[in-house]
Amino acid sequence: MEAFRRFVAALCAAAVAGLVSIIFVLVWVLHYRDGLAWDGGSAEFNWHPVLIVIGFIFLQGTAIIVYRLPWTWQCSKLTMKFIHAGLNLLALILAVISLVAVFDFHNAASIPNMYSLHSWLGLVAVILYCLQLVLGVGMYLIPITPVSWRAAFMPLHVYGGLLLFASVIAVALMGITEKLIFGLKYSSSPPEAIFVNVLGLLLVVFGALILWIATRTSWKRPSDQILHT
Ligand code: ASC
Repeated sequence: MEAFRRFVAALCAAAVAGLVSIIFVLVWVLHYRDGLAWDGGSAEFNWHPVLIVIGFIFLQGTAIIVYRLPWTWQCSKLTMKFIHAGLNLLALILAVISLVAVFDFHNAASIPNMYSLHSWLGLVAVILYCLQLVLGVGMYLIPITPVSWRAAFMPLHVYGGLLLFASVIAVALMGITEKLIFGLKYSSSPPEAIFVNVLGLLLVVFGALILWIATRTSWKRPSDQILHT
């Protein structure tokens, strides 16, 4: 019971950090920037941070811990795998749309593509996330894959997933910093910078909580505790 209460506390803290991050990124683009549109302009670019925070950070974080939710333990393992894979697929689709928004904006304004370290690491993350999804479906959702392969691949699947999630947050922080430096005169200490710094802090807190929840072996779904210990 005590363990359950600690789990719920960590989960609520993660949910608050994640949902407030989404509100912050929306306020950033709608209040401080040019809003959202699909017009080749800066309002189209703004879909990039919004879809990354909602999809690649919040939905990916949710997908990672979905097996840990005690109220899902009566659901079949297969149902949970579909939810895990579905959330990751949705996160990937939103990430790809968010990249299209950036390339569209750059091309319309004749800004070169793929020049920053943020863009290099971000593209590598999207490609590896795709690979992780394809391998995950192949290993764990195709019924004929031998159990010995599934077990052998599991440490890499778990490590790869956590590495990608942490990397995506780091790459988002680089992107946020890049955008602020492009757009702001830091010498005047603008309120937008303070506001967006808080968004960066929230993303780190969300990431830290998800990684904590995902690495507590005592919070594992009971059937997985039997399989993996
Ligand atoms: C699966 C599944 C697991 C793992 C395990 C191998 O498909 O449901 O819990 O693979 O069998 O680690």
